[in-house]
Amino acid sequence: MKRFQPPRILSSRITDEKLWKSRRKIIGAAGLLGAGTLLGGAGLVRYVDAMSGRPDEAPDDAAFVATGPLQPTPYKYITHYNNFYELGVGKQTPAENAHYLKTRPWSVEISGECEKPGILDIEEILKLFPSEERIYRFRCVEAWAMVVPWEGFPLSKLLKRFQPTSRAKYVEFRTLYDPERMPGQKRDILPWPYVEGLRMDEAMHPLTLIATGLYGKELPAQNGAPLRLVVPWKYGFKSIKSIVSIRFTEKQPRNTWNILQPDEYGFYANVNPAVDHPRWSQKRERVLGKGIFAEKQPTLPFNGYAEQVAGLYRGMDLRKYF
Ligand SMILES: Nc1nc2c(c(=O)[nH]1)N[C@H]1C(S)=C(S)[C@@H](COP(=O)(O)O)O[C@H]1N2
Ligand SMILES: [Mo]
Repeated sequence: MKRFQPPRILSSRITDEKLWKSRRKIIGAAGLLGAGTLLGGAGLVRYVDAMSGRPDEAPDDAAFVATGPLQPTPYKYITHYNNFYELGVGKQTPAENAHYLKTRPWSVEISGECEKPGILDIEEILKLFPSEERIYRFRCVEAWAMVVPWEGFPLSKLLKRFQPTSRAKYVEFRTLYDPERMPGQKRDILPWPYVEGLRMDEAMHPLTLIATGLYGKELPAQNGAPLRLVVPWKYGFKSIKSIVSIRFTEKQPRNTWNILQPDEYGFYANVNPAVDHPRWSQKRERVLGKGIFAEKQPTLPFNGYAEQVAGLYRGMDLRKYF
C-alpha cells in the first residue's frame, strides 16, 4: 500500500472550507433525538464560531474552534483520502478520477417489499428532503478515522415515503453500474455493482443519513455523489456511495465485502474495539490530518454512538454477528 502523502491544498478548497466555517452559527442536534441526549456525547455536537485550528493544516482558519469533542477533519483530507474502488483502488485515485463520474442525470429506484415502489429523480429528492448538517465521526475498518461535516437527510424520511410492508426486514442498496462513468468497474477487483444492506431498524434509525453534501457544498464525486449512505456507528464500508437502487427485502442481503471475504467482513460491521479484524487490531485508530507519527486514539464501541444505538443489538452476540 502506498504511504499517504498529504495532498496539495487547492486554494478553491480552502475557500470552501472557510466559507463554510464563517457562515455557520450554532449547530445543535437538529431536534432529532433531543439535544439533551446528544450534547456532550459523541453524536451531533454543538459548535460555535470561535477559534483555533492546527496551523500546519488550516493556516487560514485561526478563528475557528470546536467547542464539542468533534473537530471536523480538513476538507482536503476528507476529499483526498478515499475508498471508492469504482474510481480506483488508491486513496487518492478517487479524487483524480472524479471527473469520470457524471452525476446528472441521476435517479434512484425504490423497489421490493413496499406499497409504493417508484423512481425518484435526484432533483426531486433534493427538493423533497431539505438537507441539514450532521457532524459525524467516521471509522474505516482499516483503522483510520476522521470527523465529517455532512449535509443530508435521514434515510428514514425517504424510506417512509414508499411505505414498506411488514415483510420488509432489510434494506439493500446498490451503486451505479456504468464502467464508462466508473472506470474501476472495467476490472474485476470487486463483484460489481457494490452492494450493501442494513436491517430495517438500523435503516430507520435517526442517525442514519443520506448524505448529499460536505462542508455545506455539493458532495464531491469521490465521496459518493450525488447521494451516499452514512451509518456513523459502523465501519466505513457500510456507507455505500453513488446509490441508484434501494430495495426492501425479507431476507438479509449479502454485502459486497462479505461476499468477498466473509471471515473478515460481516453484515453488521458495527465499530467494535473488542473484536479485532483477523489481520489487525481494531482497538485504536489513526486520525487523518494529525500526521502519521501522531499517537493513535482509542476506538470507541459503536464509534462513540453507543448511547444511541447499542439498544438495537441487545441480546446479540457481537462476536458472532460482527
Ligand atoms: N460504491 C462504493 N461505496 C463505498 C466504497 C466503494 O469502494 N464503493 N468504499 C467504502 C469504504 S471501504 C469506505 S471506508 C468509505 C469511504 O468513504 P469516504 O471516501 O467518503 O471517506 O466508503 C465506502 N463506500
Ligand atoms: Mo473502509
